[in-house]
Amino acid sequence: MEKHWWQESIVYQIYPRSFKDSNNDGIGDINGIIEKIDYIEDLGVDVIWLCPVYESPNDDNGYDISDYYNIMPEFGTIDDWDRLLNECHKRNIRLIMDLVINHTSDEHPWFIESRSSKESKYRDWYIWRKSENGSLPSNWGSFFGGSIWEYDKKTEEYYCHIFSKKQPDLNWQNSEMRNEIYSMMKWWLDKGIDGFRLDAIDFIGKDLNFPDVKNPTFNGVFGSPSEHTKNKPILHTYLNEMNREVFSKYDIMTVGEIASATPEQTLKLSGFDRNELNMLFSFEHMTIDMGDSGFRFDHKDWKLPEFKKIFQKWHNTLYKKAWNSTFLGNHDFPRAVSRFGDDTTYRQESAKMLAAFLLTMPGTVFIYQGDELGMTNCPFDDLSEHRDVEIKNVSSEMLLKGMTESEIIEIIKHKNRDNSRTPMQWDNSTNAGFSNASPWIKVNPNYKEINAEKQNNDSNSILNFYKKMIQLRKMRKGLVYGDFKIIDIENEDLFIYERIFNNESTLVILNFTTKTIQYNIDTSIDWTPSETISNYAELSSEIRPYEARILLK
Ligand code: TEU
Ligand code: CA
Repeated sequence: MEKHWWQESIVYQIYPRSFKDSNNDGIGDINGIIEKIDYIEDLGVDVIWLCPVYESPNDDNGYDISDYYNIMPEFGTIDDWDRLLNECHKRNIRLIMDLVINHTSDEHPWFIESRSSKESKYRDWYIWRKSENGSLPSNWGSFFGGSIWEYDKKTEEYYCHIFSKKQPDLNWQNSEMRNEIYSMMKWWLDKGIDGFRLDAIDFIGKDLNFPDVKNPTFNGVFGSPSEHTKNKPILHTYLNEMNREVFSKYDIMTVGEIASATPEQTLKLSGFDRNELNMLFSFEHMTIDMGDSGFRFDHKDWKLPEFKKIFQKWHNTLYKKAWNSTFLGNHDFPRAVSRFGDDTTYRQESAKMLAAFLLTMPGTVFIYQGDELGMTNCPFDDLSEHRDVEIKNVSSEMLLKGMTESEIIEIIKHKNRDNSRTPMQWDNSTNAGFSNASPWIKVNPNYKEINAEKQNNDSNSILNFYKKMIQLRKMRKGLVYGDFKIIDIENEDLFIYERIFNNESTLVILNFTTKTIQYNIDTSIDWTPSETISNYAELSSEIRPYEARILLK
């Protein structure tokens, strides 16, 4: 069994814009993270995943980089960044950087040069196409609304942008561009970082012939690019080269965001024998409630057995061959407790139950800032409160189609990305202690009830249950390296599984409902536990609403 530090690590994802504002401009920053480094250490996590802090016009909150070698002024300076890295390493906390190399900002000098003339050396660093008889080069839709093609009057050609038009896609066929990216990666690694989260990295493997897609998305004009953008064989060529030129020279962790990777593809992408990535984020479990239209905000109901089978399938395919990640949220998805738990009556119990899930499942564990407090989705009363470029673009398309603002709010409220980007709730003071200035985005009105200070001092809080689960995982290596077997997989209320490793066994029983359920543990297995952990204060013969019960043997 391969063993690496990043397999046992528990990663804490920080979205700096919303974490802590140290200079009262209403925007989170690097010095704010340093102010809270003791909180992060006390949580017990091993790695920080820092979302992009590079120079950016913030069209997509930093996922549109205009200078890879500088820190955006709103977040601070490179000296502040050096200090953050030092404060992390002093506490044996590693730091991995979120890196966006499928596209840059349209304000990056490379793109300014590229669009200036067809003769520029940078022209081919991006993806330019002529229009055939006045029509768009293909019918692919951007994730942020409209077509992926933006017309550039100066040189009378279109450039490709899978995301916003201020995020032009780099042309990964160009080896000079690739080598420049690899030099930049080594520059950051030589500064001492411990790895990368590679943003939307599947899209560097897009089919550059741009064959039309069949299934137009909700606006009927542009098809979701997924069928032609995901995991083309060329992706392995680039990841292999990146590993050879960069990763292989350092003891680092790499995790690629590859939304629609299948377990079989993942064997190739993060296989122990593949020299590509260490692990990846695939979203099969995260899109279980997404309707079939391809429109991200379409909802469909799902049942627990479907959810469970995804995890069993992934484990059975990958176990001992490739490594995986475990997560239930990030800055692009709704808050986990609102989505997979109950953010009203049973918020406490269900947030703890989800913590028990995260920290007893196979794979490297990722905790998104605020989930350790049971932070919930945020009510947005009108579109003007939204900040996300995806919402701005998609809602303007919906308004053009004649929808009313309240209809749009209703459609987007469960899955808009701003749900998970509201300021961290530190205490019950103004703006939840995030800033003394009015924050860049609305504070969730429930901050007086849900905040770190209140939970720090409460031994029964969600925060302290996370800490307990994190310590449990550190003590029981079976939770990291063990086999994973679901019991009674068709059960529609309970998620029950065993983690088995050498002579260590852990039985986990999770109630994903508000029901109280009589469950008799299979006595054929000698489950005389040495210890039983529950998210309820006392044990009971029944499994209570959103109860997590963990039996250790
Ligand atoms: O998200 C990538 C992304 O949005 C796609 O993977 C998409 O969600 C998926 O293919 C749909 O199934 C990353 C960042 O996490 C996000 O915040 C950025 O907006 C985006 O890339 C562009 O950089
Ligand atoms: Ca600030």
